[in-house]
Amino acid sequence: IRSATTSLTRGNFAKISSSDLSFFERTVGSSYVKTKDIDNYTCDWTKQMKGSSKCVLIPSSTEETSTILKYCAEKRIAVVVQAGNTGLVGGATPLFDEIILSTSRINNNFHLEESSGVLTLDAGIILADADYLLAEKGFMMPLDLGAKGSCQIGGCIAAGAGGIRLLRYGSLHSHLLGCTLVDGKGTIIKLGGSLRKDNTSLHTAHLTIGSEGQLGVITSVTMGVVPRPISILCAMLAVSSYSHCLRLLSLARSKLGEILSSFELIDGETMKCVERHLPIKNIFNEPHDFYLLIETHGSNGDHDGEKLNEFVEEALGAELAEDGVAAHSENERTHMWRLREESPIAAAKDGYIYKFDVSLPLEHFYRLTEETRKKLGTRARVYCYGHLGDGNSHLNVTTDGEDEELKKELSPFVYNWVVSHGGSISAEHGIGQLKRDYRSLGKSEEEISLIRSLKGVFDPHRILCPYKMIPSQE
Ligand code: 2HG
Ligand code: ZN
Repeated sequence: IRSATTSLTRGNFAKISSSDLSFFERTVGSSYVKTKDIDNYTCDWTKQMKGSSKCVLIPSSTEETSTILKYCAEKRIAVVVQAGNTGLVGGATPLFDEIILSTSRINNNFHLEESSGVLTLDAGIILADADYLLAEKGFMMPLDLGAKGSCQIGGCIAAGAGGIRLLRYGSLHSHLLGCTLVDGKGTIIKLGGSLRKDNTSLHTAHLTIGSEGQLGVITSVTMGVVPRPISILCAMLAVSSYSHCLRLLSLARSKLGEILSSFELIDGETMKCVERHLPIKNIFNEPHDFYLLIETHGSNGDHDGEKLNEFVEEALGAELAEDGVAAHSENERTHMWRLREESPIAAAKDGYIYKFDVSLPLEHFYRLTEETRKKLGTRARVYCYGHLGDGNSHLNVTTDGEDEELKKELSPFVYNWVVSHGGSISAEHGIGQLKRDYRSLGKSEEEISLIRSLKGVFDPHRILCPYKMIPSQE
């Protein structure tokens, strides 16, 4: 195991001393300064990136976080912020010996204002737990993603997570109203507020969306949540060509309108990979080139069912889909979603993995997969799944063992292809350490310089999450 970016040298940060450790122990309690058995923190989900941090600090509050960061700023100790450690670009993984500051224990406060649907919660609360608590009150987190059982809400904001319902409910920018941030000097700043509408100044809370810990540690989040849908329905279509997938997306938009919540794609190779590595069966008996998973959220099961059936019938009647199945039970719906949500797990089991998460104009969405297959031939296996409704493709390439040559060729090929076709090199996973060498692609000098200046305001000593998304001053 080694870090994704090998050519970097350690920054001019202080090394941790025993007096630093004593200070941290006095601040958070000795059980929450971990120096042993910390592999779960120093290594990322893909197990491809690993740092050699000497300690993990697990504060329980905004105030403790502030005390730690004030101290680290003064001593010039580098810190990497980590939430659920489910990220896919190594943003929360140290590269050298950065201290790891985990937000896992900042998870006590949860307050829902029922009349307005505004929720204030501690950043360390796990997404699925928040959703569970909301369900009791008839509300739902607008955000849902495969990592929901481990990812934390603060981490979701910092990662700018997208997920499987963005099509319906919009991005985090539509939901985040305010947050508490402890910046790189240890200052506690309340950004934004708790009103649905507040147009009095710059929307500073939004700066934290996708900030990857560069500006500070998010310790509390205030966001709008949505009414829990009364009816959730799901269907899967088997499709023979990508152009038919696109026509089905248009048909779904017009037939299902506002109840359309997810429109996900799994390509034929991915489905075979899922069946090869996981105990989940394709719901269609015959293999197909593409599968679409469509979910609706609405308030009337009969109406929604009628609409969904009409859509599936028209898709079959017009021969846009080769086959179609609607889920008739919660078990069937879970089965369909497992095929999609466990695609990343199956791909990870398939060999050494090279992961991509890109946005593309829909006309080019699948061409990237085809071109990558053509380029790599028998050297690698290429999988594509993703959020077609959002133009977000998860291209995953695997080889039997790590292939240095392929690694050197593949990222520049994919990223240049994406940018030259009007796309983005990161749709929802961020930059982290995996994409740091490509972070300026598609960005103007002026924007990069503005981002650098903002970093300097929040974290003048540049102790937070070094070597990653934001280029240093030098
Ligand atoms: C998903 O949509 C996640 O399943 C992970 O964003 C994607 O691992 C991936 O390729
Ligand atoms: Zn995704």
